[in-house]
Amino acid sequence: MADAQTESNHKAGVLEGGGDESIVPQTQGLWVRYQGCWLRPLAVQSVKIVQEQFEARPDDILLVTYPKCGTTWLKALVFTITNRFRHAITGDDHPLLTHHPQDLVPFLEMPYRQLHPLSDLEKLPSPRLLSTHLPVTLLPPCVVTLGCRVVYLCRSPKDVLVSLWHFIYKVNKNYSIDKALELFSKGESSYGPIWEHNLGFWKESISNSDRVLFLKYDEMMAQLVKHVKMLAEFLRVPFTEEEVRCGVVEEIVHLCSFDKLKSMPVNSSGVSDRIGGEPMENSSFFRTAKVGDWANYLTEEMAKKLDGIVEEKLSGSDLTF
Ligand code: PAP
Repeated sequence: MADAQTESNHKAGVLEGGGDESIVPQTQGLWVRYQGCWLRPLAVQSVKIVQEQFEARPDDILLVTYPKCGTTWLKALVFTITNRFRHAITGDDHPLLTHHPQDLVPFLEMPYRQLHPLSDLEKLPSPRLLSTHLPVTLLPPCVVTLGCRVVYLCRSPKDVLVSLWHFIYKVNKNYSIDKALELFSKGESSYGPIWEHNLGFWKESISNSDRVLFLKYDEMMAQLVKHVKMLAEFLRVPFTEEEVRCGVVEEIVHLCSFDKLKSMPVNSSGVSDRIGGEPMENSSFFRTAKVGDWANYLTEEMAKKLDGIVEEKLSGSDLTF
Protein backbone atom coordinates (compact mmCIF):
# COMPACT_ATOMS: atom_id res chain seq x y z
CA MET A 1 0.00 0.00 0.00
CA ALA A 2 2.78 2.39 0.99
CA ASP A 3 4.58 1.59 -2.23
CA ALA A 4 1.50 2.14 -4.38
CA GLN A 5 1.33 5.61 -2.79
CA THR A 6 5.02 6.14 -3.36
CA GLU A 7 4.72 5.19 -7.00
CA SER A 8 1.69 7.39 -7.56
CA ASN A 9 3.52 10.32 -5.91
CA HIS A 10 6.43 9.59 -8.16
CA LYS A 11 4.26 9.62 -11.28
CA ALA A 12 2.63 12.85 -10.15
CA GLY A 13 6.09 14.40 -9.75
CA VAL A 14 5.88 14.60 -5.97
CA LEU A 15 9.30 14.23 -4.40
CA GLU A 16 9.40 12.36 -1.19
CA GLY A 17 11.87 12.10 1.64
CA GLY A 18 9.94 9.34 3.37
CA GLY A 19 10.81 10.85 6.74
CA ASP A 20 14.26 9.30 6.43
CA GLU A 21 17.06 11.84 6.42
CA SER A 22 19.30 9.51 4.46
CA ILE A 23 16.90 9.83 1.50
CA VAL A 24 17.43 12.96 -0.55
CA PRO A 25 15.02 13.70 -3.41
CA GLN A 26 16.53 14.42 -6.80
CA THR A 27 15.35 17.27 -8.99
CA GLN A 28 14.03 15.12 -11.84
CA GLY A 29 12.01 12.89 -9.50
CA LEU A 30 13.36 9.73 -11.15
CA TRP A 31 15.67 8.72 -8.32
CA VAL A 32 16.30 9.50 -4.69
CA ARG A 33 19.65 9.34 -2.96
CA TYR A 34 19.82 6.68 -0.29
CA GLN A 35 23.03 6.15 1.70
CA GLY A 36 25.05 7.73 -1.11
CA CYS A 37 23.40 5.71 -3.89
CA TRP A 38 20.73 6.81 -6.38
CA LEU A 39 17.68 4.52 -6.29
CA ARG A 40 14.21 4.50 -7.79
CA PRO A 41 11.86 5.59 -4.99
CA LEU A 42 10.15 2.23 -5.23
CA ALA A 43 13.42 0.39 -4.65
CA VAL A 44 14.30 2.08 -1.34
CA GLN A 45 11.95 0.03 0.80
CA SER A 46 13.13 -3.23 -0.78
CA VAL A 47 16.77 -2.29 -0.25
CA LYS A 48 16.14 -1.47 3.40
CA ILE A 49 14.45 -4.84 3.94
CA VAL A 50 17.40 -6.62 2.36
CA GLN A 51 19.90 -4.64 4.43
CA GLU A 52 18.03 -5.34 7.66
CA GLN A 53 16.70 -8.84 7.19
CA PHE A 54 18.71 -10.80 4.62
CA GLU A 55 20.56 -13.70 6.23
CA ALA A 56 23.48 -14.73 4.08
CA ARG A 57 24.96 -18.21 4.10
CA PRO A 58 28.72 -18.71 3.70
CA ASP A 59 28.22 -20.66 0.46
CA ASP A 60 25.90 -18.11 -1.17
CA ILE A 61 27.00 -16.94 -4.61
CA LEU A 62 26.03 -13.39 -5.49
CA LEU A 63 25.86 -12.14 -9.06
CA VAL A 64 26.36 -8.40 -8.83
CA THR A 65 25.93 -5.99 -11.71
CA TYR A 66 25.28 -2.36 -12.34
CA PRO A 67 22.02 -2.30 -14.39
CA LYS A 68 22.47 -3.05 -18.12
CA CYS A 69 25.94 -4.56 -17.74
CA GLY A 70 24.84 -8.08 -18.74
CA THR A 71 22.79 -9.31 -15.76
CA THR A 72 20.57 -11.49 -17.96
CA TRP A 73 23.59 -13.08 -19.64
CA LEU A 74 25.46 -13.66 -16.37
CA LYS A 75 22.40 -15.27 -14.79
CA ALA A 76 22.03 -17.62 -17.77
CA LEU A 77 25.73 -18.56 -17.72
CA VAL A 78 26.12 -19.11 -14.01
CA PHE A 79 22.83 -21.00 -13.71
CA THR A 80 23.82 -23.27 -16.59
CA ILE A 81 27.37 -23.87 -15.36
CA THR A 82 26.39 -24.67 -11.77
CA ASN A 83 23.37 -26.81 -12.70
CA ARG A 84 24.93 -28.74 -15.58
CA PHE A 85 24.88 -32.08 -13.74
CA ARG A 86 21.17 -31.67 -13.00
CA HIS A 87 20.11 -30.15 -16.33
CA ALA A 88 21.87 -31.46 -19.42
CA ILE A 89 22.88 -28.49 -21.56
CA THR A 90 21.58 -29.92 -24.81
CA GLY A 91 18.52 -31.51 -23.19
CA ASP A 92 15.13 -30.40 -24.49
CA ASP A 93 13.95 -29.74 -20.94
CA HIS A 94 16.69 -27.29 -19.96
CA PRO A 95 15.13 -24.55 -17.75
CA LEU A 96 16.48 -21.82 -20.04
CA LEU A 97 14.11 -23.06 -22.75
CA THR A 98 11.09 -22.30 -20.59
CA HIS A 99 12.23 -19.56 -18.20
CA HIS A 100 13.49 -16.04 -18.76
CA PRO A 101 17.08 -16.00 -17.44
CA GLN A 102 16.12 -13.16 -15.10
CA ASP A 103 13.72 -15.54 -13.33
CA LEU A 104 16.24 -18.34 -12.77
CA VAL A 105 18.29 -16.39 -10.23
CA PRO A 106 16.29 -14.46 -7.60
CA PHE A 107 16.90 -10.74 -7.28
CA LEU A 108 17.56 -9.74 -3.65
CA GLU A 109 15.97 -6.30 -3.72
CA MET A 110 13.06 -7.31 -5.92
CA PRO A 111 10.29 -4.70 -6.14
CA TYR A 112 7.65 -4.84 -3.42
CA ARG A 113 9.91 -6.88 -1.09
CA GLN A 114 7.55 -5.98 1.74
CA LEU A 115 4.84 -8.00 -0.01
CA HIS A 116 7.23 -10.86 -0.77
CA PRO A 117 9.10 -11.62 2.44
CA LEU A 118 12.65 -12.89 2.29
CA SER A 119 11.35 -16.30 3.35
CA ASP A 120 11.27 -17.20 -0.36
CA LEU A 121 15.07 -17.01 -0.28
CA GLU A 122 15.29 -18.87 3.03
CA LYS A 123 13.55 -21.86 1.49
CA LEU A 124 16.15 -22.23 -1.26
CA PRO A 125 18.64 -25.10 -0.86
CA SER A 126 22.34 -24.29 -0.52
CA PRO A 127 24.39 -23.22 -2.31
CA ARG A 128 22.08 -20.41 -3.35
CA LEU A 129 22.53 -18.35 -6.49
CA LEU A 130 21.31 -14.80 -5.89
CA SER A 131 21.56 -11.54 -7.79
CA THR A 132 21.67 -7.88 -6.86
CA HIS A 133 22.46 -4.44 -8.25
CA LEU A 134 23.54 -3.13 -4.82
CA PRO A 135 26.87 -1.32 -4.56
CA VAL A 136 29.33 -2.82 -2.09
CA THR A 137 28.54 -0.08 0.44
CA LEU A 138 24.87 -1.09 0.59
CA LEU A 139 25.35 -4.85 0.72
CA PRO A 140 24.17 -6.40 3.99
CA PRO A 141 27.34 -6.72 6.14
CA CYS A 142 26.78 -10.48 6.58
CA VAL A 143 27.65 -10.99 2.90
CA VAL A 144 31.15 -9.72 3.60
CA THR A 145 31.65 -11.20 7.08
CA LEU A 146 30.53 -14.67 5.98
CA GLY A 147 32.80 -14.51 2.93
CA CYS A 148 30.13 -15.11 0.29
CA ARG A 149 31.55 -15.29 -3.21
CA VAL A 150 30.66 -12.50 -5.62
CA VAL A 151 30.78 -12.48 -9.41
CA TYR A 152 30.83 -8.86 -10.52
CA LEU A 153 30.18 -7.93 -14.14
CA CYS A 154 30.72 -4.41 -15.44
CA ARG A 155 30.62 -2.76 -18.87
CA SER A 156 31.81 0.33 -20.69
CA PRO A 157 29.82 3.22 -19.18
CA LYS A 158 28.96 4.60 -22.65
CA ASP A 159 27.31 1.31 -23.65
CA VAL A 160 25.59 1.13 -20.25
CA LEU A 161 24.20 4.63 -20.74
CA VAL A 162 22.82 3.81 -24.20
CA SER A 163 21.37 0.47 -23.10
CA LEU A 164 19.77 2.08 -20.07
CA TRP A 165 18.42 4.97 -22.11
CA HIS A 166 16.68 2.55 -24.50
CA PHE A 167 15.22 0.63 -21.57
CA ILE A 168 13.83 3.73 -19.82
CA TYR A 169 12.73 5.42 -23.06
CA LYS A 170 10.39 2.50 -23.74
CA VAL A 171 8.22 3.64 -20.84
CA ASN A 172 9.17 7.33 -20.61
CA LYS A 173 9.27 9.17 -23.93
CA ASN A 174 10.38 12.37 -22.17
CA TYR A 175 13.70 10.76 -21.30
CA SER A 176 15.89 12.07 -24.12
CA ILE A 177 19.42 10.82 -24.70
CA ASP A 178 20.69 14.33 -23.82
CA LYS A 179 18.86 14.22 -20.51
CA ALA A 180 20.11 10.68 -19.89
CA LEU A 181 23.71 11.77 -20.46
CA GLU A 182 23.31 14.85 -18.31
CA LEU A 183 22.03 12.84 -15.35
CA PHE A 184 24.33 9.83 -15.84
CA SER A 185 27.35 12.15 -15.94
CA LYS A 186 26.36 13.42 -12.51
CA GLY A 187 26.07 9.85 -11.29
CA GLU A 188 22.27 10.06 -11.29
CA SER A 189 21.05 6.72 -12.51
CA SER A 190 19.68 3.66 -10.73
CA TYR A 191 22.35 2.40 -8.30
CA GLY A 192 24.68 5.19 -9.42
CA PRO A 193 27.14 6.71 -9.56
CA ILE A 194 28.35 3.95 -11.86
CA TRP A 195 32.01 4.72 -11.16
CA GLU A 196 31.53 4.27 -7.42
CA HIS A 197 29.73 0.98 -8.06
CA ASN A 198 32.58 -0.26 -10.30
CA LEU A 199 35.34 0.98 -8.01
CA GLY A 200 33.83 -0.56 -4.90
CA PHE A 201 33.92 -4.07 -6.36
CA TRP A 202 37.20 -3.43 -8.19
CA LYS A 203 38.87 -2.75 -4.83
CA GLU A 204 37.18 -5.77 -3.26
CA SER A 205 38.41 -7.98 -6.11
CA ILE A 206 41.97 -6.84 -5.47
CA SER A 207 41.92 -7.31 -1.72
CA ASN A 208 39.79 -10.50 -1.82
CA SER A 209 40.54 -12.11 -5.17
CA ASP A 210 39.40 -15.55 -4.00
CA ARG A 211 36.03 -14.09 -3.02
CA VAL A 212 35.31 -11.52 -5.74
CA LEU A 213 35.64 -12.23 -9.46
CA PHE A 214 35.64 -8.99 -11.46
CA LEU A 215 34.57 -9.36 -15.10
CA LYS A 216 34.12 -6.96 -17.99
CA TYR A 217 31.35 -7.47 -20.57
CA ASP A 218 33.54 -6.55 -23.57
CA GLU A 219 36.29 -8.95 -22.51
CA MET A 220 33.78 -11.74 -22.01
CA MET A 221 32.35 -11.11 -25.47
CA ALA A 222 35.84 -11.26 -26.96
CA GLN A 223 36.87 -14.49 -25.20
CA LEU A 224 33.79 -16.50 -24.39
CA VAL A 225 35.33 -19.94 -23.79
CA LYS A 226 38.05 -18.54 -21.56
CA HIS A 227 35.51 -16.69 -19.40
CA VAL A 228 33.11 -19.62 -19.07
CA LYS A 229 36.04 -21.75 -17.84
CA MET A 230 37.08 -18.96 -15.47
CA LEU A 231 33.54 -18.75 -14.08
CA ALA A 232 33.40 -22.51 -13.52
CA GLU A 233 36.75 -22.44 -11.67
CA PHE A 234 35.65 -19.57 -9.46
CA LEU A 235 32.31 -21.26 -8.75
CA ARG A 236 34.25 -24.40 -7.71
CA VAL A 237 32.73 -26.55 -10.43
CA PRO A 238 35.64 -26.62 -12.92
CA PHE A 239 35.22 -28.50 -16.19
CA THR A 240 36.81 -31.93 -16.35
CA GLU A 241 39.16 -32.74 -19.22
CA GLU A 242 36.45 -34.99 -20.56
CA GLU A 243 33.90 -32.14 -20.54
CA VAL A 244 36.33 -29.85 -22.34
CA ARG A 245 37.09 -32.55 -24.90
CA CYS A 246 33.38 -33.17 -25.51
CA GLY A 247 32.70 -29.47 -26.14
CA VAL A 248 30.60 -28.79 -23.04
CA VAL A 249 32.08 -25.29 -22.69
CA GLU A 250 31.12 -24.36 -26.26
CA GLU A 251 27.63 -25.77 -25.68
CA ILE A 252 27.19 -23.46 -22.69
CA VAL A 253 28.47 -20.49 -24.70
CA HIS A 254 25.95 -21.30 -27.42
CA LEU A 255 22.96 -21.90 -25.13
CA CYS A 256 23.56 -18.60 -23.32
CA SER A 257 24.41 -16.59 -26.41
CA PHE A 258 22.42 -13.47 -27.16
CA ASP A 259 21.05 -14.81 -30.46
CA LYS A 260 19.95 -18.11 -28.95
CA LEU A 261 18.28 -16.58 -25.88
CA LYS A 262 16.68 -13.76 -27.84
CA SER A 263 15.08 -16.22 -30.25
CA MET A 264 13.40 -18.30 -27.55
CA PRO A 265 9.63 -17.69 -27.28
CA VAL A 266 9.88 -17.36 -23.50
CA ASN A 267 12.16 -14.35 -24.00
CA SER A 268 10.75 -12.89 -27.20
CA SER A 269 7.11 -12.60 -26.11
CA GLY A 270 5.08 -11.65 -23.05
CA VAL A 271 5.49 -9.03 -20.37
CA SER A 272 6.56 -9.12 -16.74
CA ASP A 273 6.90 -6.64 -13.91
CA ARG A 274 10.51 -7.17 -12.89
CA ILE A 275 11.46 -3.62 -11.98
CA GLY A 276 8.29 -2.52 -10.22
CA GLY A 277 5.61 -0.23 -11.57
CA GLU A 278 5.63 -0.76 -15.30
CA PRO A 279 5.33 -4.27 -16.75
CA MET A 280 8.10 -4.54 -19.36
CA GLU A 281 8.28 -6.76 -22.41
CA ASN A 282 10.43 -9.83 -21.76
CA SER A 283 12.25 -8.97 -24.97
CA SER A 284 13.39 -5.63 -23.55
CA PHE A 285 16.30 -7.45 -21.89
CA PHE A 286 17.55 -8.49 -25.34
CA ARG A 287 18.22 -5.45 -27.52
CA THR A 288 21.41 -5.64 -29.58
CA ALA A 289 24.27 -6.78 -27.28
CA LYS A 290 26.82 -4.96 -29.43
CA VAL A 291 30.07 -3.76 -27.93
CA GLY A 292 30.47 -0.09 -28.87
CA ASP A 293 26.81 0.44 -29.82
CA TRP A 294 27.11 3.82 -28.06
CA ALA A 295 28.67 5.20 -31.24
CA ASN A 296 25.25 4.99 -32.93
CA TYR A 297 23.65 7.27 -30.35
CA LEU A 298 26.26 9.57 -28.80
CA THR A 299 28.05 12.33 -30.68
CA GLU A 300 31.83 12.56 -30.33
CA GLU A 301 31.34 15.47 -27.98
CA MET A 302 28.92 13.53 -25.76
CA ALA A 303 31.25 10.53 -25.67
CA LYS A 304 34.22 12.74 -24.82
CA LYS A 305 32.31 14.33 -21.95
CA LEU A 306 31.41 10.98 -20.36
CA ASP A 307 34.86 9.50 -21.01
CA GLY A 308 36.47 12.51 -19.29
CA ILE A 309 34.29 12.19 -16.21
CA VAL A 310 34.74 8.42 -15.90
CA GLU A 311 38.52 8.65 -16.40
CA GLU A 312 38.76 11.30 -13.73
CA LYS A 313 36.63 9.32 -11.28
CA LEU A 314 38.60 6.12 -11.86
CA SER A 315 42.02 7.78 -11.93
CA GLY A 316 44.65 6.12 -9.78
CA SER A 317 42.73 2.84 -9.67
CA ASP A 318 44.06 0.88 -12.68
CA LEU A 319 40.45 0.27 -13.69
CA THR A 320 39.84 1.37 -17.26
CA PHE A 321 37.18 0.89 -19.93
P1 PAP B 1 19.35 -5.56 -16.05
O1 PAP B 1 20.62 -5.13 -15.44
O2 PAP B 1 18.34 -4.48 -16.16
O3 PAP B 1 18.78 -6.77 -15.41
P2 PAP B 1 20.89 -6.50 -18.30
O4 PAP B 1 20.65 -7.91 -18.65
O5 PAP B 1 22.16 -6.18 -17.61
O6 PAP B 1 19.61 -5.95 -17.57
O7 PAP B 1 20.88 -5.59 -19.60
C1 PAP B 1 20.50 -5.95 -20.85
C2 PAP B 1 21.69 -5.81 -21.75
O8 PAP B 1 22.36 -7.07 -21.81
C3 PAP B 1 21.24 -5.47 -23.15
O9 PAP B 1 22.28 -4.71 -23.76
P3 PAP B 1 22.03 -3.76 -25.00
O10 PAP B 1 20.93 -2.82 -24.63
O11 PAP B 1 23.33 -3.05 -25.22
O12 PAP B 1 21.67 -4.62 -26.14
C4 PAP B 1 21.09 -6.86 -23.73
O13 PAP B 1 21.05 -6.89 -25.14
C5 PAP B 1 22.31 -7.53 -23.17
N1 PAP B 1 22.20 -8.99 -23.19
C6 PAP B 1 21.12 -9.74 -22.90
N2 PAP B 1 21.38 -11.04 -23.06
C7 PAP B 1 22.66 -11.13 -23.47
C8 PAP B 1 23.52 -12.23 -23.82
N3 PAP B 1 23.08 -13.47 -23.79
N4 PAP B 1 24.78 -11.95 -24.19
C9 PAP B 1 25.22 -10.68 -24.24
N5 PAP B 1 24.47 -9.60 -23.93
C10 PAP B 1 23.20 -9.82 -23.55
